[in-house]
Order: sequence, then C-alpha cells, then structure tokens
Amino acid sequence: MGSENAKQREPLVILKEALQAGITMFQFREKGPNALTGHAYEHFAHDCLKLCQQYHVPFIVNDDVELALKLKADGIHIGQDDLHISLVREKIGDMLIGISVHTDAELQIALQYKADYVGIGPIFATRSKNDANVPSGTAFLQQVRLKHPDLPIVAIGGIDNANARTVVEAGSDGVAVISAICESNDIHNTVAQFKKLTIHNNQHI
Ligand code: TZP
Repeated sequence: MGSENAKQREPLVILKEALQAGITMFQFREKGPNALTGHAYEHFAHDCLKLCQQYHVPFIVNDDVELALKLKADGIHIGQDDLHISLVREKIGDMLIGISVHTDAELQIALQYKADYVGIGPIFATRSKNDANVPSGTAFLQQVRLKHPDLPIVAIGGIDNANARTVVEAGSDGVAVISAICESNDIHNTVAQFKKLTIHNNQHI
C-alpha cells in the first residue's frame, strides 16, 4: 500500500487501523502517477516503518532495495522486472525476500535463491496496479501448492472478503490486499474476516 491507494483518508490513519485490526505484514508500495518522491517518499516510508514497529508487524519494501537497506526494513518484495533475486539476496543478506511468480520457471528461480515467500497474482482483476498481468485465477496457485506443500504463498489481486475463501482453499497461506482495506468502511471487520480464513495456514504471513 502507498499514499496513492488512500483516496478518502490519510494513509497513516488507514495503516494504523489495519495494524490495530491485526494485519500480520505490511508492504510499502509507493507507486502511481502522483507517488511521493525524494524526501517525502523516504519520510512517509519511515513513518510507516515506525507504526509497524509499534505493532511488531514486519515492514516489507516493494522493489526499492536501497530504501529497504537504509530503513533496515524486515524485508523486500520484488517483481520479475526488478533487480534479479540473486543480486537482491547478495545485497540484503538475511532480510526476508518475497518475489512475485507467474510461471514454473520463475518459481524455480525463486526456490533456487531461497525466497522466503512467493506472491501469486493477480488472481482476480485489480484496480490498484496499472501494469498488472491478466488475472490468472487460482490454477497456478493450486499447482504450486500441490508441488510445494511448505512454501509460504501469498495470493494477490482483487481479493476481498467475498472471494478470499476461494484463494485460501486453492492453497494460499495469506492474502495481500490493497483496496479491500484502503476502501473499507470497517477495517476491523474486514481484517477479522480475512484472519478467520487464513489463521490455520502459515501464521507468519
Ligand atoms: N500485484 C498484483 S495485483 C496488485 C499488485 C501489487 C494490486 C492488488 O491490489 P488490490 O486492490 O487488492 O487488487
């Protein structure tokens, strides 16, 4: 989530409510035409990190390895167009690495470099990522789960309280959401419903 995703309310207020509601991981993803840059970008990231630390929730930076290192983030999430996972692993040492995978070949590389979790999506259509791939549904997610019973998997893309059960039943340990929380009128309830579904799976996601 980033400042562009918070359309009606202050992003830090949304994050605080989500943390109070019990989210188990936060990814800082400052993207979009009006995304913050420079000092404002770093300042906002730092404020998000401090909030996450208050609630003992891991703070993951999307894409930006230098920012992750500077802030001593808990982890970095990379996509297939970002720096190669081998280089990221060299730069960040023991920090968590999450990587988005869409194909078996991408998955094998993620496994080779010991990604801590993989992101799979967009499962459903999303309004939060302009350059998102075509929605994949749950077929690939199911395949990965069958072959890798212990791999932490986070599903992403168009997930809400109404369809989350489908992705959890397909094998996802957790769900990564932007609009379901940012646009919720009752973040507490939204998060509680997600947690009810995912609580039996990998607890650390
Ligand atoms: N990667 C694939 S879909 C997506 C990202 C970052 C956006 C998810 O946002 P939403 O609003 O939960 O669909």
